[in-house]
Amino acid sequence: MSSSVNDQRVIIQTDIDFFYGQVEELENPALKGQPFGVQQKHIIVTCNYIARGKGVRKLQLLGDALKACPELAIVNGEDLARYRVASKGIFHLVRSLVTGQKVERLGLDELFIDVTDMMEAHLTELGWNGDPDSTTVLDQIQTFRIPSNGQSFTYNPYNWIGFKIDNDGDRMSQSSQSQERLSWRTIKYHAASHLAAFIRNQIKERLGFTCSAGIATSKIFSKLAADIHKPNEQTLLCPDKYADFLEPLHIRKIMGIGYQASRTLCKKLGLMKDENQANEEDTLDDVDEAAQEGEAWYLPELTVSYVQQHCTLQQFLEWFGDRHGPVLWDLIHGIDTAQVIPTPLIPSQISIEDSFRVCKTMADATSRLHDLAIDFIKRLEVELRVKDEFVKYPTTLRLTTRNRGLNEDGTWRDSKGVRDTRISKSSRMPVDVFDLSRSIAERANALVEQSLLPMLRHLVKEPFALTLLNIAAAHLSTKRPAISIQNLFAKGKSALEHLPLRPDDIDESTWSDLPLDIQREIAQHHRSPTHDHDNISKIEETSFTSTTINTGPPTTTPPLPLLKRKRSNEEVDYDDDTGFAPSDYESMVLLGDGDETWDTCSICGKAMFTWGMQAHRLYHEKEARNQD
Ligand code: DCP
Ligand code: MG
Ligand code: MG
Repeated sequence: MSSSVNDQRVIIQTDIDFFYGQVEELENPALKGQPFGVQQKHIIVTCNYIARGKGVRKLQLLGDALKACPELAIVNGEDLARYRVASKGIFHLVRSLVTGQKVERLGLDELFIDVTDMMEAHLTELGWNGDPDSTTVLDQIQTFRIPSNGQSFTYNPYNWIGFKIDNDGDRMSQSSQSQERLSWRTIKYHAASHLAAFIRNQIKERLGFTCSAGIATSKIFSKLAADIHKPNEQTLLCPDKYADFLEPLHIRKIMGIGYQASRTLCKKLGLMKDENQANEEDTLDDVDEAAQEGEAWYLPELTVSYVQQHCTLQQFLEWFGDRHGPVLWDLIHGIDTAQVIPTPLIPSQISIEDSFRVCKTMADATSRLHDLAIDFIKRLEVELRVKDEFVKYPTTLRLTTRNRGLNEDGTWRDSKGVRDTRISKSSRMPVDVFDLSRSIAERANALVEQSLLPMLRHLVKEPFALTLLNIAAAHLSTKRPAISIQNLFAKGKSALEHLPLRPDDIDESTWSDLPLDIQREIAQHHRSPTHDHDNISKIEETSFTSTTINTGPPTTTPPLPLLKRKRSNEEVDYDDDTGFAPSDYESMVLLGDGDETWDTCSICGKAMFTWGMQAHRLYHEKEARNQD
């Protein structure tokens, strides 16, 4: 735990209390004072604290929630647009409060704020010589000035706000008259707790939301701290208590250890049960995933200390690879050197996604695309529209699907344990999407009929078994695209340029962030084997689109998981049906959800994502046939 103790950073994490619920309450104050939950599909995604007091939990099946609290009022939370607007407002406000400091969005309701520089500048103003262990005596009233915006507040450096966990336990701040010597380190964290309180007050006063906050030296501990006292509280977690604090926690509490990583640990440690052995308490908080996989594990046993005691670094390297292994190992030992990466005000790409058990017909897919397209356009407006105009225009439209496919005998492939292949097709973004004179429904309709459906038909032919649809917008430009949906498809080849194909060893999001001309240049110099064998599965190139099949990077080492950390840093690239980057809540931050485990090819020894293995095998088969 030494590197955490030596970490001199000050990171504040904020998490809005029952976020969707507060958005609903602000819109309909009649909800206040009664237990209510927000429903998406068959799940109560969140509920207010009155409902929690009656036994309702977040991410609980609707039926179970009603069993726990029959008088639970239900609010439909399928439309994420209002939550996104609120999220953006909170982000903008906090950014303006701490101008010049790094602010990173995580999911819709969390922020990491690295205020180290601001705190050190303040301490220097108070006479600090730069040594955190030196001590001083200060007046009980100090003024904290935020130089960049002229705001200030007064505080008592002998006191902290909210709770503080150190060697004296977990206790609330009390008024103190003490004039003893304080270390500058203590002053720094006390002052940071006052700054956190100032930020929380501003969010409440200006936007109406209560939130919890955690203050610590790293992202992981600030997030864990914020979670200790909820709602509407804050906790300062001191480094000398990190080890004690971490050990009893469930492994899933560790940001970066998600569904797949904890599943791997359970399997390796022999804690996995099958459907028949599992009881209700054993199932993970991820009801969707657990139900889909039909499996469960011993929740109570999988604590950080259990893993610390029963695993070795060598095993972590074997199970998670040379790159993931050490990072996960560090995390379970409280070491997190990950930086707060500022989230830009305007995202570099936007995508929305719906995953489902199965979709087998074009009619069903069309209806799902319609719903998704409406959400997609609303989302473009939330992120890119200021008043009556768009400030940025994504120039590329991408549709991604995941197809379960058929077994050789014609039966549907079992979803259990199967990691399916994602395939995508890109085209240029039709300008009609930005036509604010037309309703969202009209634009969505046109987008589906004239862009997305033709793309989908290129991607899959019936019979199929889709489990995911994702629509993405990339390559943002300040210029409005010139091509309408109609022209895009009517003029065919002559009106359109080929979109370059992504080389296998470039990660999809890195690729889509590159300007088109750079992509072309790279693609020209980089004809990968996958792209040369155009009969591999679904690789196609048409006059108007390009298709990419994710076979994973053809490198000899596993793909770099840390790159996936960008999901939490990434410009609001919330990626699933809830509006959340799965990374944030499941596992993609470090280990990825199922799509980010990897295998080694038994033929060529290349390491690649598991979901790419099937296509990769086809490549070898084709290669072998060619040689024959
Ligand atoms: N959410 C979701 N699906 C998930 C996780 C979260 O739809 N798998 C949504 C609902 C929440 C919001 O995201 O309102 C924020 O998630 P939190 O985990 O922070 O939960 P809440 O803010 O609702 O409650 P808390 O007071 O515990 O923070
Ligand atoms: Mg929250
Ligand atoms: Mg949250």
